[in-house]
Amino acid sequence: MIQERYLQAKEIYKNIGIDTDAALKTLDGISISMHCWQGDDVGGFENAGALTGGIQTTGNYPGKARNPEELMADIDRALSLIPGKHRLNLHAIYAFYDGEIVERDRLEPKHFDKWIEFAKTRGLGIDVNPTLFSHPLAADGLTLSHPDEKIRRFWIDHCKAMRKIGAYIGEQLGTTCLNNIWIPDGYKETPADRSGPRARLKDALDEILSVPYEKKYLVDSVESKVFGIGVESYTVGSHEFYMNYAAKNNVLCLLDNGHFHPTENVADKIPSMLLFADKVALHVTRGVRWDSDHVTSYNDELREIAKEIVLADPSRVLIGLDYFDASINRVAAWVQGMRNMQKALLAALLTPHDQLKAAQDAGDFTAMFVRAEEAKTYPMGDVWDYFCETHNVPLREAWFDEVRAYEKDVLAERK
Ligand code: RNT
Ligand code: ZN
Repeated sequence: MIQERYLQAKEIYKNIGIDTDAALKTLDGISISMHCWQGDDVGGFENAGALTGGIQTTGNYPGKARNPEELMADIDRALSLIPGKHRLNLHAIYAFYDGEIVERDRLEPKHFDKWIEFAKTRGLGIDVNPTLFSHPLAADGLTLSHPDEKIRRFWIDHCKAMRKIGAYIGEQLGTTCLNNIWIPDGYKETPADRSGPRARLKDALDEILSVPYEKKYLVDSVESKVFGIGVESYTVGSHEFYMNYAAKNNVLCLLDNGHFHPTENVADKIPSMLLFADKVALHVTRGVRWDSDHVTSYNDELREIAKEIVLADPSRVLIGLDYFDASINRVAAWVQGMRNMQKALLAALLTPHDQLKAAQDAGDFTAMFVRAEEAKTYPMGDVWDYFCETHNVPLREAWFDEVRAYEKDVLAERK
């Protein structure tokens, strides 16, 4: 049945010049970095206390992972319902401390050995992020740009430690680890000095990145932001700051689509960045009115981002998800968000871009519009179902039955 429907869809797509087998092969090769922090509302294992840094989870859906074992079990459950081979995105606060908490500037590769083992046995890659929030030394919202040298030192050393860990992970797993630096630094009030904090951030990054690692094991990215809660008037790590920093220092820019003004479109930024850089990294999220970090939905914004990834060449875009919804089942949030990202990529792979581009270049905007609109209701669902079936994951909403069962048997027991 699924196979038959796939074969019919294949014929239909052939009429507009699309090879569905090739599209599925490409989709199969795209790994998405699944963010561990959706599993426990960005809590981590450090007992750091409240989430700070101008980001917020809302909701208190029961069953949140309380320790590494539970988080790993939940990740396993999620991954079993998502087709393809992916990556795991870890934050520093998810280190394995084995009893004694290690300060963040003292973290070592060994604190991630259990994650490496976890990833190895499942064929996953790993990406890392230093955690520059939810910590007493970030209590005033400043880290790498802090005027106090001692505080800056702590965070510089933390970032250096995470780069060393990332390189070790990349080597162990044989797949390049992305180390992404995001800092919450900013001011609630209009600052008297906009330049000083940025100059300090620049120096801090220079020091952090001065330690060389083999590019095949570690690459670095810097993530900009327009504003955070409580720091509405000024963000040290703005887009212009990082875009220039990245270009001059040969590191990647990471674009989080929640981090721009709501009418700005990250899809539009991807091809511009890629004219000047080999690669760009993404945090894909769904901002509702602000950087709310709702679960990625299969909407226009996501489809346009996916379109640019596909048009650029998927190997040039490092895709990571970044959202933290605590108001719905967290495993479902992972699965639906990942599957939506994949569906958006598939939609892009099944779009007759050559025809559309030709129409654009010929100035035939009627044809460009009509063809793009008609392609939207082609039988992509049949191709997606076939992809799921050949990857042994449940079709359509059947995956949700399994999450419900897991909720009943496992999550509900976590009181
Ligand atoms: C915050 C940034 C950052 C975090 C994660 C937890 O606005 O998007 O990427 O969400 O590092
Ligand atoms: Zn982000």
